[in-house]
Amino acid sequence: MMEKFANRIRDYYQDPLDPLAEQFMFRRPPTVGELRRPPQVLLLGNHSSGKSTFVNHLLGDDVQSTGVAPTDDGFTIITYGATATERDGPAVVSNPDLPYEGLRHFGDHLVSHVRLKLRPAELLKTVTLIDSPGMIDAAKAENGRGFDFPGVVRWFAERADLVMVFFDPDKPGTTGETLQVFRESLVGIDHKMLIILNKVDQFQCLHDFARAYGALCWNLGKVIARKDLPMIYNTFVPLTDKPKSRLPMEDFEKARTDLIGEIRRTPTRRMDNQITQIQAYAERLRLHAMVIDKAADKFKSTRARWRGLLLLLFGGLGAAAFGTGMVVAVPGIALAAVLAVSLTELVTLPRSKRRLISRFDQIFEKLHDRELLLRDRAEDLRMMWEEVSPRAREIAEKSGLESFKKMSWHDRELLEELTGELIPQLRSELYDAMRDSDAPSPALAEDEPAMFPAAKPPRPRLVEGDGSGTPKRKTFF
Ligand SMILES: Nc1nc2c(ncn2[C@@H]2O[C@H](COP(=O)(O)OP(=O)(O)O)[C@@H](O)[C@H]2O)c(=O)[nH]1
Ligand SMILES: [Mg+2]
Repeated sequence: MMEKFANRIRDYYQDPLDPLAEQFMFRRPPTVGELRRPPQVLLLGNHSSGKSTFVNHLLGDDVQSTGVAPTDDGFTIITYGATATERDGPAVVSNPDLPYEGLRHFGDHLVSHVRLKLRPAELLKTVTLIDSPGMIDAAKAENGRGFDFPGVVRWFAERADLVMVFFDPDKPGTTGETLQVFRESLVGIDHKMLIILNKVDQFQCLHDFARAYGALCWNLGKVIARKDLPMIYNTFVPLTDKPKSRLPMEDFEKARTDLIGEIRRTPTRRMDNQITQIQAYAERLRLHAMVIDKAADKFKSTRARWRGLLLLLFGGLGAAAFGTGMVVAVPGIALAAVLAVSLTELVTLPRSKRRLISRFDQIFEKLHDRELLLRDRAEDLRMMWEEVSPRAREIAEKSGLESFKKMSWHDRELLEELTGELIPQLRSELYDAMRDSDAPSPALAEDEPAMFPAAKPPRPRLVEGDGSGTPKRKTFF
């Protein structure tokens, strides 16, 4: 089922989005490789918050080593393989069949801290897990680690479909690096982020739990720029060697079931994210292309008018000179024509081009005057235009308005149809398909919050995008 949706998304990128992006020099759409990468879940959190224990619990196998001391200082990509094998960073980042070549750019030191583990676990057939080194107290992580930790986290987070951030009772969000990662690496991806207060079985009384939960909310409030706090999953992994808590654990157990449900839903979530991504891309491309196209059109007609006028003027003068027998005047007229044409090409037309580019905002307003009457839509449109307009101007200035081939009527219609009908329809088909297959839809998943929602469960909201710069767009995550 997912393959069918993935193919349609790929087809829309191939025609008309990719050719139009090329025609109007818009950023390129995601590559086929990027579109085909497996759904990924990134696990973040301070060291000893229980990430690796959670991975082992999920897979029912001791894949990762665990312990109170910082046992792991690297990123481990855990994916499906019929037999259990492992590969080192250099082999991982230089394999074109794996989507991790981009990590090379963070340097050899990071590469030596990447590992790939292949395991025959059922869950890994549909989801790849990425375990990360625990965050530490040093605010300037780069000094401590030898690579750009927030940058690498950002790289993985942008490509993940779910980012789980673990906290534990000892450090509910207070390490310097955690705060730095929230500020630098997780900005704009809160639509796919799950917050977990883990190891709650360590609490022996409600008072301790309330204090840790409160401290976590307090700390998150400082680094997550949104009005309501995200939902927090309060949970634990049952371990035989740990003392039992005196608190009732049922709700915490339910939160773990919910969390695992979210992880299992990653492939669907991924498809929903990809639909959001293509919709955002197509809408921005539409704004960019239509404004440039309109300005180029105006510029070309101004140029044609000037050229026509000069041709008429000097052609007429020349003809009159011949007609009246004043042939001696012809060289003078030709010289004046050359001067006038040069003046137009060198001064008048460039000025008209600059004026048109400086009036991009008005062109945008005029092109969308109907849509801008709708208040909700106007807000979205203006926000998107603000995002794409600097680049549109830069491109128009650099390559000149005359270089753009006119957008065909067919392409314009197709682009309108894609953003207005086809992509929204794809999303509703996805939800229908999920309903038919009895898998809870992402929208429905909101109705089953784990315990102690901090405020409201997440609502569809404006978010920023992932990877290919997917920007603010309404989504269910
Ligand atoms: N009580 C309790 N201990 C846990 C839980 N999860 C992990 N631990 C313990 O916490 C320590 C650190 O766990 P680990 O998974 O290595 O943390 P990581 O650094 O985040 O990967 C280990 O000793 C685990 O046994 C939990 O849910 N409850
Ligand atoms: Mg670990």
